[in-house]
Amino acid sequence: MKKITTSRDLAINGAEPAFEQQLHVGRPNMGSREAFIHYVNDIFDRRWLSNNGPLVQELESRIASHIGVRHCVAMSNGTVALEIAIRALGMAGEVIVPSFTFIATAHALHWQAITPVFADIDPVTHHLDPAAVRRMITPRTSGIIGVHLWGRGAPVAGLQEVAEEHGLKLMFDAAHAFGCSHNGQMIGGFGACEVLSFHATKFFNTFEGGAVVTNDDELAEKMRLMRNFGFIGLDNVIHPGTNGKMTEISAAMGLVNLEALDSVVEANRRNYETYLRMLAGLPGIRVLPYDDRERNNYQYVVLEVAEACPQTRDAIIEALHAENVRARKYFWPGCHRMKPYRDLFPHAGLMLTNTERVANGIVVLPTGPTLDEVAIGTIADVIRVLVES
Ligand code: T4K
Repeated sequence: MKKITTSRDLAINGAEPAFEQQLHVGRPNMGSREAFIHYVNDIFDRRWLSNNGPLVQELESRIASHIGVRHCVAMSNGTVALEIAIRALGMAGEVIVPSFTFIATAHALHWQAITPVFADIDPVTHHLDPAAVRRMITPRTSGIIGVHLWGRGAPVAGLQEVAEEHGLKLMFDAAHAFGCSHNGQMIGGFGACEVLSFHATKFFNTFEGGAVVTNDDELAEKMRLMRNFGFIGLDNVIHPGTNGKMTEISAAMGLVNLEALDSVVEANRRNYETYLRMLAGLPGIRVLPYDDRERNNYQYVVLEVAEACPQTRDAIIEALHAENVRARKYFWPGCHRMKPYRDLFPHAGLMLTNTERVANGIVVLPTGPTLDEVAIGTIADVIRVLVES
């Protein structure tokens, strides 16, 4: 077996290695520097920096055609995109969401005085369980937000059925799922609309950014108004709104990164397969699988640590951090255990047993084009040595 050398290689006299030398979950995927600088020069020449500029429009049309939807409405980030979509759909009262997601899914509701009601997940897929959603419906429920966690498709048909049965709005948080498909159809076209995040740590980034994609002409028009204070023309405001606009510099980054998508998927897929191979056979440890019949971006390498594993999830995280591998516990402990929601629902855990079990056993590992087989070998060795010790 290979010797574990990460800290010894990187630390100088015991000092922590430079940030760039550590292995992080979330290192940005970046396209051509030269192409980006070219766009920046154009932006300087035009002196058009924001407010639906030409690069934003180009990015929107390229994303819409990449996914195969009628509309892409670019926004300043995924959270604002969620807030605008929720408001444009007229959600109110209570909305059912998973607790096993990034906090923004819940905050986007709470921020607008809508109560996020957490339903439990399927422990195998990590997605909202439609039967659990059904159990949480009350007379105040107005909608459901499914999350395509890790870029793997949520149970769209099951959630659609519940929504139709109860007259609820259905939308998806597709922050992880740009470039992914579900049952052979690109994610982005499901529900009333879907929300993408283009944050620096995502498969595809625009520094900060996001978008709502939809096939609904009226909804898209409403969201375009809402992201620009409700302005139509120079002096006329016809709708309540906010500032959700994407800048030209962000769009430039997006256009550059679109060109690099295939190479990022290739690197992520290679890394995922290397992890599968190198972590095979460890007791109680499983790399969450991607369905190869679908289009995947392979952006998250998710390790599940079951009770059968001789080491705890926290011990594995600790060992990795000690070797300067910044693995993460996404999305521990679940939104319902974060203060704003714990205050609202102190006993939510009783209904969220799968969520709690899954959240307590997850380790997300670094991936992306900056990682090579040697680095993955070192990460795998840290885990193997600990688990087999
Ligand atoms: N819905 C879901 C399901 C989401 O996952 C998210 C965002 C949203 C909605 C909301 O979308 P946005 O409003 O963010 O567009 C990160 C991101 O901030 C967040 O965007 C993302 N989900 C979440 C999963 O991860 P943190 O708090 O873990 O980020 P942070 O600062 O710890 O960064 C992670 C690692 O990435 C660091 O170890 C270092 C590395 N990194 C990060 C940045 C920003 C870099 O190397 N370079 C960088 O520029 O939340």
